[in-house]
Amino acid sequence: MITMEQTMRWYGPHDAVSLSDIRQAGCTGVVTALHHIPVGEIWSADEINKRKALIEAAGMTWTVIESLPVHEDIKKQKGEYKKWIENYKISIRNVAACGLKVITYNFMPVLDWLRTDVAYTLPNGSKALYFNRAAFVAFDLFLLQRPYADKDYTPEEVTKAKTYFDSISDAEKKYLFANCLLGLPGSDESFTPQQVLQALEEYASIDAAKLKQHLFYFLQQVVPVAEAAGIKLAIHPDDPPYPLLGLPRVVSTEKDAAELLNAAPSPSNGLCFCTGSYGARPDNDLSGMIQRLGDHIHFLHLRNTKRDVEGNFYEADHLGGDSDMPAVVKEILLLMKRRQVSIPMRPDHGHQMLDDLKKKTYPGYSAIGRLKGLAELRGLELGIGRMLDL
Ligand code: CS2
Ligand code: MN
Repeated sequence: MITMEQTMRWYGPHDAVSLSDIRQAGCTGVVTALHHIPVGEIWSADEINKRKALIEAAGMTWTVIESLPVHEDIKKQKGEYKKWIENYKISIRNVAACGLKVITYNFMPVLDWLRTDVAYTLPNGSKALYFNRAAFVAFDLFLLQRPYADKDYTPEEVTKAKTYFDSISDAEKKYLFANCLLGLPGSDESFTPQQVLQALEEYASIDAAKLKQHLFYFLQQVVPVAEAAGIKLAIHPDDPPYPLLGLPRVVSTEKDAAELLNAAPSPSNGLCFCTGSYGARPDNDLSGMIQRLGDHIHFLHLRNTKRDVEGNFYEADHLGGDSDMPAVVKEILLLMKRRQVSIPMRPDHGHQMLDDLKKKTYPGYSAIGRLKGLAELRGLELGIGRMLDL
């Protein structure tokens, strides 16, 4: 039976979760990035090898790079974007020269994931990441005060946001503001409102069609280099998977994924299949997507969300929530059997729980909650595999 390679994300030597913790969780692989290299700059073979050696000294392999970030100029096709693309190609070659095989990246303008509360208390006392639609609209309209933001919402949504905003304390407003302006995963920095407004303004003339063109151009440039070097690229979907703050988002649905794969046909043009991100939309059929796009899935993020009709969602237990995780794992097992490969996976986020409630970790990336998710997924996989006689 071919099983998924179990990995966890590690933010590097400063991460409160150590390589030894990750190994004890049962992982053979680590997912990490050179977060200290500024976006756009070349990853040298030296720097890659240094990180690789740390992971190997801990008895594991560096299985996937997450992320080799794409410079904002490339998404906007402005400034020195051609230079950043050339740098990206060099980094791909350097990664390959160091023996790594998979690179994850995303094409979300300005922001990576966005949540209104990164410590939402669940009934059992553990904490999860939460996206509250009314809170988000309130942030946009009344805290960020994005020009013409009200055009993006229905009158009912604006009223709901106002009611919500009036019901929360000043401290809660500050907390909401801070959560929405959190920097990228793995960074301790946050955006200032001015930075965000300025960055949004730069996308004023870029709609979804244009952003897609920019993505396709980028792929047509880098995919042949990845293919020649033996690297698989794996694009992470938008999280949440719809436009936010007036910004276009173009990797949210099966149609988006199929289009970007067709734009630069190659086995190296692939997907990071994040069930938490795609699964936050009820119209994404996760099992069907694995069946239809499976040849291009090079990395798996397994996570679950619980949605409601208002557009709110929180990150549920890995086997709970709205996505049918047993069905997803079954499809993955069948896919790996068909392709005769083990696909690396990581539990994408976990609840902050037990001892971790006292610790400061990156939102979603405490040790115990991820260990719980990983252990459940591992058992699920083994059980389904046995039952299907794979
Ligand atoms: C990750 C994403 O932390 C997370 O939610 O799944 O931030 C992901 O790492 C990046 O978007 C990939 O480039
Ligand atoms: Mn993910």
